[in-house]
Amino acid sequence: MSYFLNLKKQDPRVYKSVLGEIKRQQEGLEMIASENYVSAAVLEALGTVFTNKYSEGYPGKRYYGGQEFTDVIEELAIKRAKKLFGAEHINVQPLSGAPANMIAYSAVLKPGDKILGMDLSHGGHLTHGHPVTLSAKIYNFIRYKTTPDGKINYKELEKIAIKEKPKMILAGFSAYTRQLDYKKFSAIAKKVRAISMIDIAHIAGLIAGKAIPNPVPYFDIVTTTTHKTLRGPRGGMIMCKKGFAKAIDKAAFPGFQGGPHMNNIAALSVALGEALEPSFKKYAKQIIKNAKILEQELRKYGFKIMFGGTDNHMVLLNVFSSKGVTGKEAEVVLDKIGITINKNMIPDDPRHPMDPSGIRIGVPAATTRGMKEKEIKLIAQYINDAISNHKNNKTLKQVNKEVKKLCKKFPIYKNLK
Ligand code: DSN
Repeated sequence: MSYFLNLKKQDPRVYKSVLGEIKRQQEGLEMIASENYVSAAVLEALGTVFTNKYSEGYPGKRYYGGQEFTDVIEELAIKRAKKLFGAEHINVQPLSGAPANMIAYSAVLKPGDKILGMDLSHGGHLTHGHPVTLSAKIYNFIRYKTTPDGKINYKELEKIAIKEKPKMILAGFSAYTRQLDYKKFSAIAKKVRAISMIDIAHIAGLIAGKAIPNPVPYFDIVTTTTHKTLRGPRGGMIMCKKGFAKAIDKAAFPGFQGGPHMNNIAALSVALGEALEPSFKKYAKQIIKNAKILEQELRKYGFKIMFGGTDNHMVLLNVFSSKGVTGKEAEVVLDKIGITINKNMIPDDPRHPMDPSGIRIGVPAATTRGMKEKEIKLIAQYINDAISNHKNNKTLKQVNKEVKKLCKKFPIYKNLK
């Protein structure tokens, strides 16, 4: 019997696409660093009647009636997130990472205020002030960069902070692979009396799983998504010190958003419950091991690894300088063999963002499937085979067969059809 019995009858076209996507995810290797597979329990919670409910406000203080169950799940999510991250206050309502960042900025800053954030091509995120975003139209962003050997020069960061006197110092990234020195960020922010904020969207699961240090004690405000390494449904969270709690809550609702998506919050509660289980710690540690092996293997194959290596779940490669293919060409050829990654800028990339010099590869999803060092070595080999033979369709077909064979051994959802 189909799991999607009603959908199949009501809307065969959508049903067909759902089946197609299940097959695509099952038969391919998802290596986009920001993607993952939620558990079947999280999927079930996402598809519940909580999607019908409006819940503007917060537990115990809503603007609509009928909240006896929504309050339970929101309180549960907050309690579990606090246990995982040790935050003084948590708001679980942001619809995703970009809104979470906008809410956080608007809670504590005025239009025109200066924010010191990481340059996008050096690993920062669009919402950390890239000129094409709304954030850059409202706030005055200035940027710090990484050194040629991929580090953050904290002395230089301090100099910029002293000279520019930003109202906020923003740490965090979406394509940087090294461990940040939280204490140094926090000390610099204190010295110049700036608010310290960190966006941990990429590494939240590694922090929750205690595979890397926790920045929460060091920063005034911490934003995150919930669907990357944390392996929850799509969504966002903001954690902060008690002193910022009121401002953050007010900025989320009614400041920026209306009703929270309660089915997402139900699913988030489930995911946070999973992250509290001992197996999640193992998962987070395995991610780090897998990324390290991927780095080592790709280096052996002659790929240029950016930032000197990785301390987290992803690697950034300069494929243009080391393999003579552009990021876009590499993305297309890896798609052909069933490995999904994304083209990515490298620091101060001279090429266009739509066809940059680099690619970003992450292991959280493969690790969720149960893949370990042995499989990651094979994956590195497939990546190298494909990129080195990008014009040879026969080789690409052969490698695609190997990828499918590997994926078959690691099923994602057993009864979803
Ligand atoms: N889109 C996410 C990523 O891929 O890193 C960040 O927003």
